[in-house]
Amino acid sequence: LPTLKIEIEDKNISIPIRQRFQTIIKEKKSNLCLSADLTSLDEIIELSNLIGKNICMLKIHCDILTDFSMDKIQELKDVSRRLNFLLLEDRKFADIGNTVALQYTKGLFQIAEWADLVTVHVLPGEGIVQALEQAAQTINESRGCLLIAQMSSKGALTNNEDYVNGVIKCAEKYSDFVIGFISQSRLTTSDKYLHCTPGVHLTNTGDQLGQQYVTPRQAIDGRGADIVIVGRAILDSINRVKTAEAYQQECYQVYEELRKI
Ligand code: UP6
Repeated sequence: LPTLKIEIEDKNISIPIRQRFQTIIKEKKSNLCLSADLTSLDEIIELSNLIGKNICMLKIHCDILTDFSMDKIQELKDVSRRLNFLLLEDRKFADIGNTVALQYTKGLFQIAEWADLVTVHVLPGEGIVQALEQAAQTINESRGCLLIAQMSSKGALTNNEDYVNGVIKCAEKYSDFVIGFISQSRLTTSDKYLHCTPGVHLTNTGDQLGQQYVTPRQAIDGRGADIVIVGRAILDSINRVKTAEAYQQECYQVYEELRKI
């Protein structure tokens, strides 16, 4: 049905990304983001076909893929449109404006072409966000970013009040493009910003390299998460689909209970 496909695509293009994200969460009853930290894009595509219905967002690191191609990433994008989840490239941009604009739009990955959202450190100052927003305006679809306010890893230098306040100020200044935070606590009372929290696992408390985990309930209740980002808890499980379903249910149930949505 070619006409129907075009209509769906047009609808996605015209809806601002913030609104699309909020609609997806409510319609699918999912605030689960799968962190698909796999090195094969073929495997990610296969997995997203199975788990796509359970998630509101799929997060990848394109620079760990051994089989990246624009054709394959287009295939993943098609799955994301069909099963209605957003694609987040966890690029963690952290350079001067001019460089990040190039990293975002050029090179092998051409991230801006396919990633609905990207992650950004505000360490270099607000020019980084200004540059990405400007670069995103050359794309014919709504784009946005998540600012990294706090990290889950042990000893993170981001966990300092002045730093976090600077990040919040930057979000407010660029609030069309910044739709949320990567955070470990609730940073603002405004529901304009989606708080996305990684470092979540139901059974483990951390790994050998500084990652620290809390449970979905602790992430949503104690840490104010809207979106729960889960990687190895699902990827390393015996049945990824069943585990994703369990995390989706647990995360959304706690979210509904606490946020009364
Ligand atoms: N991530 C964190 N902590 C942060 C920011 N990002 O863990 O503060 C990312 C990692 C990884 C995922 O880069 O892709 O979230 C967490 O994976 P895990 O659930 O397997 O530990």
